Amino acid sequence: MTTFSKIAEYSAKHPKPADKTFAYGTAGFRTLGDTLDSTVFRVGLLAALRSQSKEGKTIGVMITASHNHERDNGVKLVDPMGEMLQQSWEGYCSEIANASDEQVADILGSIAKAEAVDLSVTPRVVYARDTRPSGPALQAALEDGLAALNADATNYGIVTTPQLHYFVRCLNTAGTPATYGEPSVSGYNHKYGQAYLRLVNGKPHPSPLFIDAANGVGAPQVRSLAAAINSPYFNIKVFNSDTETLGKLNMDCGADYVKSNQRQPPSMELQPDRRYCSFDGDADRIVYYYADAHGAFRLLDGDKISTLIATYLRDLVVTAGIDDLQVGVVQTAYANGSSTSYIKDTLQLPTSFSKTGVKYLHHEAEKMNIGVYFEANGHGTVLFNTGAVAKLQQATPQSPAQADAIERLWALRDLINESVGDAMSDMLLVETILICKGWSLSQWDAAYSDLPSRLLKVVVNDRTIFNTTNAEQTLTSPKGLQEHVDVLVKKYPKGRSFVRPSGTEDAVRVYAEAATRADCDQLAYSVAGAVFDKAGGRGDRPSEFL
Ligand code: G16
Repeated sequence: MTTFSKIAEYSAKHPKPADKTFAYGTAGFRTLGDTLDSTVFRVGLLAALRSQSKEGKTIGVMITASHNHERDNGVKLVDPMGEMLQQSWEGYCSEIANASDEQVADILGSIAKAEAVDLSVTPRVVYARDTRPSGPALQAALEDGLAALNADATNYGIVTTPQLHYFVRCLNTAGTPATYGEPSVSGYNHKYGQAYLRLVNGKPHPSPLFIDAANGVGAPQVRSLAAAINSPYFNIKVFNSDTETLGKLNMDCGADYVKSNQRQPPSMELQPDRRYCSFDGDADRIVYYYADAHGAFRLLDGDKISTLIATYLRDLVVTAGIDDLQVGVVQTAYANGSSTSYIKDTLQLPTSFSKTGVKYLHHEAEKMNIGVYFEANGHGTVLFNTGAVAKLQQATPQSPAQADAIERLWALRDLINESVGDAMSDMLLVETILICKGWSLSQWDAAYSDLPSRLLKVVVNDRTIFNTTNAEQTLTSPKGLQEHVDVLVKKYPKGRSFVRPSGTEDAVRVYAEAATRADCDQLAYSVAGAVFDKAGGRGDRPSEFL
């Protein structure tokens, strides 16, 4: 029986900073690491309660700030199937994080009551962290929260965010028909490595893949994956793998740097005919890139990855002869307009749009038989819903080609981390498709041409004054700003731009695309300038191209 009697004593060791307000945002709590002690302690309490509310199923807690600067940190909860925390509990997270120290036990009690939680159930929680310097102290705070509620807690150490999601799903499906794998790093490597080899065996070996690991946890973990695969089919060279030196995590490297700056990390020399990819700091995002025949940088982002995967899956479904198995694609407003046209007009696949945040895309993708969801930033995965699984089970092959396609669809499902976007599993999936098609990165890139796009950040006094509608593509406040953006957009052929507050960084994001690079950059910087002028910009006015 859980009692709340120890909470006051533990809570006193983790006082809430009086001047701070915390919000469970796009990817959990995320802010300066040295302000998060009380929040992480309280997340420990809530994780235990969440487990009890799920009849003792294992809940995950990941301490990471992913793509953010090293000084930031964050924490998020993982639900029993390895998916993001159910949205109705996000409010509880923010409520308990902002309670006064004395109120914590009472608020936890009221949540337990509202959710009719059976406090006699033993809470089970697993947790992990990335390589950030603030990680160990925050982990200790979490452990206090778990101890205060006598949770059965297991520390998975330093692993990637998607690995923790995978462990949670494995633990909760063990011994059931939905069993997912062994809940360990070696189990992860075995599951994905074996599925990969099943799919590529007998095909020509690929050229080496140069991986920028953002100086984060992806570096040791991808090396461990390569050691487990131990095959010329996975020949990698890892760069930006320094997880020890302070200040290096995500600094001028990683998927976010490459996508935002549309260039390779300065630490990597781009050579023609080489293949490159970048992870972010906790290895849940991936983008590919290469140098074209003129030596120019070419990016293959989340949109290119999702169209590659969707095309391959669609073709397999057709070959398998399963008529009513629909492949669909979920995107956000950041998706390049060319990718959306390509999916609709050339691939003729259904698309749907959601707000930014993989948790939103995931739910949209669940509505499709096979839902491919990716954010342009390289964060995404593929889901096979129960309808798709049933159709695959019922499929009766009429030819060896059909049998092979069905077998490949099953193997692909084993290769995909369905719990969450995962750089390493996504990388193996992309490698599989390229090997099977015999494609170089430029052949992949040739499917369609991106419209020039640019993503900028504007720091403002108060980003909470920015509110949006229409899948975050239209501002409802500050007053008059959207009208101003509309006027600017109209000046540029194929122009599109939107403004939204970040849910992970203290900034407002500005996205723009247009028919030419010059137009796109002018549009992006004019909109960013308008945001800066009309909504309390701080620091330097964005002005690189004006
Ligand atoms: C997180 C989310 C992503 C989102 C990104 C940026 O990524 O998981 O879905 O696209 O933040 O969000 P925002 O624009 O609201 O700051 P990550 O890789 O940092 O966990």
